[in-house]
Amino acid sequence: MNFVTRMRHSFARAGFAAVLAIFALAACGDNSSSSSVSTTYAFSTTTPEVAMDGNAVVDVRLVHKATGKPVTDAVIFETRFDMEPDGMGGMSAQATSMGSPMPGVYRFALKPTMAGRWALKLSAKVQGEAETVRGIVVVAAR
Ligand SMILES: [Cu+2]
Repeated sequence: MNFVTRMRHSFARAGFAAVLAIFALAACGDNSSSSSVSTTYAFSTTTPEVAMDGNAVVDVRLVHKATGKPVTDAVIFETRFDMEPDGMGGMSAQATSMGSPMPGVYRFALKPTMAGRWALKLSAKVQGEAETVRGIVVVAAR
């Protein structure tokens, strides 16, 4: 590779990084994380309030909306826990999957670091669904 080719190469890289950065900004600005939320499946929780003692456990129920049937075979492969509901999408905290205590219910250990509303954002693979199923559950830490 000569000098000119190398320069072009690094310019191309810088350009790509800039485009990525713009996309990241757009994603923050327009709240697009919730627009990709599934309309076919519903995530809900029976524990909308959690304590800040470090032992918060939240159960999330996953239901197929049209039939009302619990989804028992979901594999939740991505979890993000942040304060987006209170305008602090950049503030995230630990959320650990604890498996499924009963059919259609998925349990998480949460460690909110601040009082307020937190979003537990989940991405799941559901049998028979090609698309990733995404959902958000909001819990208040007190
Ligand atoms: Cu916060």
